[in-house]
Amino acid sequence: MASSSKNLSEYNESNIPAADNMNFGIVVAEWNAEITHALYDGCYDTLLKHGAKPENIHTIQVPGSFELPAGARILNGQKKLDAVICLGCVIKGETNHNEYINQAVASGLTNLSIATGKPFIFGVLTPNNEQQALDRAGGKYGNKGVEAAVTAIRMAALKQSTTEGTKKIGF
Ligand code: RBF
Repeated sequence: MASSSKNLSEYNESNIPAADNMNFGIVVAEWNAEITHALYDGCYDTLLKHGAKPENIHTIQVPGSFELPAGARILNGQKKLDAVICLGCVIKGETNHNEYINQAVASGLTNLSIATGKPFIFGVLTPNNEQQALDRAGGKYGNKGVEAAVTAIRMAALKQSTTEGTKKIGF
């Protein structure tokens, strides 16, 4: 498993595009708030570190991870955003609820990305227990909120670069 040998939140900061002209939405699930708020802190700080302005980062909370795609769509309809980051934590229990929630969130965010041509970032932990979640929310395997922010910046920059290319054609 990759994360057993590497802290994936360690990345080369010089390779990340500047985010000073970008607008972000962050949608945070309230379930397992100790985890999701730690993901949020890592995500928010990383956006700032790469130049995003606090007034250009718009955050909302939704009850649970299942509500992340709907919350992301609502936020995207209210604000002009370059990327929307969705943060949640679905811990496996005795039943299969986690599989239904995780699949729904993954499909929902994929559909939003395809339909809008805009990055909707999957920042949802899917651990077997709370310790695995803590390990990935600022613990020994880094903070997946940091990685979600980096992915959002990279995808927003990709979108901006291709959009600029389209404009030059002059239609
Ligand atoms: N939401 C989460 O974000 N993380 C969870 O671990 C989680 N566990 C749930 C377990 C069960 C049995 C149910 C019914 C819901 C759970 N939810 C969880 C809430 C879910 O994402 C959603 O908010 C509710 O199902 C309402 O649509």
